Amino acid sequence: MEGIITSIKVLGNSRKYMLLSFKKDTPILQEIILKEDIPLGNFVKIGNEKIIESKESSSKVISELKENITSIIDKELNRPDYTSEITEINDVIKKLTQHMKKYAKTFLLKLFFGAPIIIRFHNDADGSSGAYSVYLSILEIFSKFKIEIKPNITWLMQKNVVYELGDAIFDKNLENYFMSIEKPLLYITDFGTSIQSNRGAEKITETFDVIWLDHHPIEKGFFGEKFNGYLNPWNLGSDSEITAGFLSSLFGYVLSGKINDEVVNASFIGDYSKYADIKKPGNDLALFLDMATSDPSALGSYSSKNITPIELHNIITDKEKYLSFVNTAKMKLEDAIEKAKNNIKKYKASETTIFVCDFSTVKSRESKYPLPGRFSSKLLDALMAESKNSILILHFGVYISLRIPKELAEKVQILKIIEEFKSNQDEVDSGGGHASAASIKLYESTDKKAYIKLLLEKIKKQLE
Ligand SMILES: [Mn+2]
Repeated sequence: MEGIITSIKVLGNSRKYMLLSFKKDTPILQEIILKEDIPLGNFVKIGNEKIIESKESSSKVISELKENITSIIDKELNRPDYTSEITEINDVIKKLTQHMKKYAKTFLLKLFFGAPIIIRFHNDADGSSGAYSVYLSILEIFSKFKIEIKPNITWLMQKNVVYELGDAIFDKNLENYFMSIEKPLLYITDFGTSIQSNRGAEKITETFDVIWLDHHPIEKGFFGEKFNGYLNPWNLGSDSEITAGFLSSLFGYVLSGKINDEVVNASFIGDYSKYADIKKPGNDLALFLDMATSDPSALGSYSSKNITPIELHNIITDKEKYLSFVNTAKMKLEDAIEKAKNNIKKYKASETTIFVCDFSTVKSRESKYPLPGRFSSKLLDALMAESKNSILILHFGVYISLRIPKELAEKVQILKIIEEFKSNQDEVDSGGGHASAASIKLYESTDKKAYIKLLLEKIKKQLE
């Protein structure tokens, strides 16, 4: 094998080299582990795991290499824009695609050069369907170019919604054992669009290129808006109904020409988007991803905090295994809803029923699925099947989670109540959300019962 060394990963006392060469118009990516220390950018010839030739490449050779790859990428990206069956989103798709073409060029350049790529996704059905769709399109690209090595990608599931300074420091740590001609890349999807992410975002852009696809309302002063690679439908005249899973699937289409409708629909379903179509495939996948991301170890993941699209793919493509997990998720969810219904308290307020559920009556301590926040949306759905005029207050530990149907969200101004509560700084830690899904965090020492009572009174008043 021969080629130019485009990236080096240090593995203890040996090194993994990635070699890039060409056969006609096709890039050839190979890798080899050696004990020898060869500089980045060298041209090497290797036979029988021994170096036959190694010479420094001129900067001209390196820039030619980059030009060659870029022209292959340009050809690859020159495909018709994706059009959706959901005709009302085709305008925003067009706008998104224009931006994504630039990002896809960056992404593929990193991929072909073996630069390290970190992909962080929010730990729910939406975020993970986004990561999964990017993974599927990388598989597609690699199979198209007959590339057999594994890409240098680190998949990280993000439990909170902030890209913290600590996350940036963790990501930058890669530089300690990775060298590459191309700058490393961070890809973020489905979280982080708040000013709390500013310090992390600013730090990481020092040494990384960043692609950040989110759909949450952008907080004023968010640093990400300033850099290339940040894309949010809110900036293009659209909103959160375009899910992050959809954004990443569209990005995957721009990359590879393939999009998976089931994954897209799972992200719409998982995120309660108005574009969700429960008659089409996607329900099972949404449920599976919800359980997989709530409790990775239940799926046999080596880590209880992280599940990668590789692990997800291994299960999804093993039909028997997949269906058994889907059934487990269904059973656990139904069981939890049944328990909740049997233990729920009801309060009447004119035509509306306010339900109060103590989550500790629903789920055993050992089981992580379902998670309370996401479960409250599902429980409200089940309650609404019986009566449309239902409001849910679900509490667990120091948290109170509220779910208001879209039809009632104008009348019941939950965020206003939360703002009032927040003025009691020694009792209320934090709170927020949006008009139909919000939550409050109290302190251990706070009288939760009293707050629930107050909440009931205030909601009743607004309903009068
Ligand atoms: Mn989302």
